[in-house]
Amino acid sequence: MDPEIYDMGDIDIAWCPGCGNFSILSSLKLALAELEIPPENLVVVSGIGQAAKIPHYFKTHFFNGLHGRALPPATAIKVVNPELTVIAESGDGDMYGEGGNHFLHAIRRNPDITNIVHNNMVYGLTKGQASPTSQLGFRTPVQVRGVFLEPFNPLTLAIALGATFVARAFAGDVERTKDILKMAISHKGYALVDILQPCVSFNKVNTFKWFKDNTYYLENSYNPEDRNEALQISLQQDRLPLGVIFKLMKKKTFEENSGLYDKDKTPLVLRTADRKNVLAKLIRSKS
Ligand SMILES: Cc1ncc(C[n+]2csc(CCOP(=O)(O)OP(=O)(O)O)c2C)c(N)n1
Ligand code: SF4
Ligand SMILES: [Mg+2]
Repeated sequence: MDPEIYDMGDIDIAWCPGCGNFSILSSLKLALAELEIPPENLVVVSGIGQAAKIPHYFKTHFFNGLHGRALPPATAIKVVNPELTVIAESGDGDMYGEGGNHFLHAIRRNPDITNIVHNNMVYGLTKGQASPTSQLGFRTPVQVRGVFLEPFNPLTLAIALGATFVARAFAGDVERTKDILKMAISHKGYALVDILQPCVSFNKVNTFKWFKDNTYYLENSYNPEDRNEALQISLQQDRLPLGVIFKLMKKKTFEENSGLYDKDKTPLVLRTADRKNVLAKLIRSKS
């Protein structure tokens, strides 16, 4: 499929020239096109932030909700219509800060959705405050003496909570990010892809060069099915590992556990309920 199928044509894009978000948009379009996922079968759900604008630049169904709240509607959309490909996509502040609670429980629920996080280690939209993933010592107009908290580690947390697909990518490498996204979207169950994304305007420390110098790809011989090793790898801070860090195939999804599709495979959204009779039956059972 031609990735242009997702293009919005000649529209204004509010991202700064040189922002890493452009490459993530390209990688995602390429991944979806290679997987032959047509726009009518796709929903991109986001919260608020620069990264969260991504569905505006994508010709498909989307839901752009409240700050930190991309995961609950994404889960609901998947449950009522499992035939759709559902992507929840936002920034590090949106997913790990304001949306942190939803992040934890989406992992536990394991809906069959892909969670893409544009991790620029800063709040870009609100002009440069520290985010949960900002590095120690990162100075901002608010954190004037530098961040003194250890950065939040989404990968270790996701593996510890039972996520079945956990990966890290780098926005500066469109091809390999595309490959990782393809694996995440094809995975059955919740899949996290944390993408290191330079913010050229408000993060002058974690630049394209910094990410290149401080990351490495996992070797082909690395076994992502070994959970203990994956936990160790995810903890590495001196040089950040890139690639699929953990993958496990056997776990029931939230949709399967809900029991909604045990007897009837029709998507819930297409089923018609005989509301009058259901209500009458319920009233009779209580009288
Ligand atoms: C409930 C609520 N709290 C705070 C904000 C302000 N706000 C908007 S975006 C944002 C942070 C965005 O950072 P991130 O998710 O990392 O996205 P980026 O802009 O870096 O892509 C904040 C704090 C808001 N819009 N709504
Ligand atoms: S502020 Fe940063 S994240 Fe936002 S568009 Fe500009 S470079 Fe990208
Ligand atoms: Mg951010």
